[in-house]
Amino acid sequence: MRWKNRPPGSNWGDFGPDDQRGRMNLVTREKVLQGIAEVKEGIAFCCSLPLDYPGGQVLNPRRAPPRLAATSRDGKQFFCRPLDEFNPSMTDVICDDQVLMSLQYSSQWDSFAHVGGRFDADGDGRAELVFYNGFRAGEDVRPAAQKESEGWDRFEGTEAKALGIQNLAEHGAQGRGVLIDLHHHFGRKRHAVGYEDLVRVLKADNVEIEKGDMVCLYTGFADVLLEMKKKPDAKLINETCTGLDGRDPKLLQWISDSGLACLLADNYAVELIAGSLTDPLPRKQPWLPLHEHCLFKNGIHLGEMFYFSELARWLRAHRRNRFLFTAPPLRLPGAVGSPATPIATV
Ligand code: UVW
Repeated sequence: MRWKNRPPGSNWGDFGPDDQRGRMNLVTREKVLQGIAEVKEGIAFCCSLPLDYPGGQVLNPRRAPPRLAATSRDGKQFFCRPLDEFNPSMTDVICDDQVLMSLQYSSQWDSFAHVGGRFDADGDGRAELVFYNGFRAGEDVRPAAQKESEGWDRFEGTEAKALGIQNLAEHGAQGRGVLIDLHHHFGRKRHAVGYEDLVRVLKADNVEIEKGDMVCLYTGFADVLLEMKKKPDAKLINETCTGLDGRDPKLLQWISDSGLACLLADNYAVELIAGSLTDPLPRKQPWLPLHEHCLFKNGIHLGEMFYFSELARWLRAHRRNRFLFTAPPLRLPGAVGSPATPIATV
């Protein structure tokens, strides 16, 4: 065992001492079949933003938009390159590209290596930096060895040796999706949705969440981003749309009890983030309590800035809320997050 104490309200060890899949373990063959049983019309919805949205670095200053470039050979770009340059009998023309992007820039999954906590897992009286199931910062989730470079490669070489996003890809991120339409009830009002709000919405819309469901929240935030056409207004994005209230203990308990397998939203962080990184807090506590509850304590992947608008409209028009959801991240070993291009099929 890599821990003696587990954090209060956590499920560490429940899926095995070395588990790295968390509540996705509840997405069983039966859950995939339940998802497939929701396919009645053969209509597929793209649930990703264009991956060059939100635009700029206003939403998160450390995450840069994608930069596309050509690969090269012999000092020349391999883009619209006719192969007769190499061999006069060849008729092909080839384009090859590469991208530099923050993996959590746009529609994206968080792995359990994204947010850990300072917690005394080994019971020696001193809190250490740990992640889900007691995996350690520095050993299992490794920062880069610093280099002299001033370029982006200065911190090249990070590695989530445990808990990387490939674990979600390897499980197969497919199952029964259930949409909760917060936008219908709150519009674009900035509001932290707590347990009482959520129960009211579920009841009003006849939504039932069952063990192993992939739960998606539609808030309208992705629509706001699209309307800003890659020039996000800092004031507006901090004043619009709903997110979950990570400081409501009843809501966190509901997440634990519901058995949901993963939690996704079309907003920035699933939860509504109160204040900035440097704002004082009244006592030692997590800045992102829902991230702590889901990623660190309970092995629940979070999906952020997905795009559910058209799906939500269609589901409401057809009095449905369930669908087959297929949302694999990149199978990129050691990565902490991943862009996603998910599909909902109804
Ligand atoms: C943050 O750091 C705010 O992370 P996320 O994108 O998961 O909300």
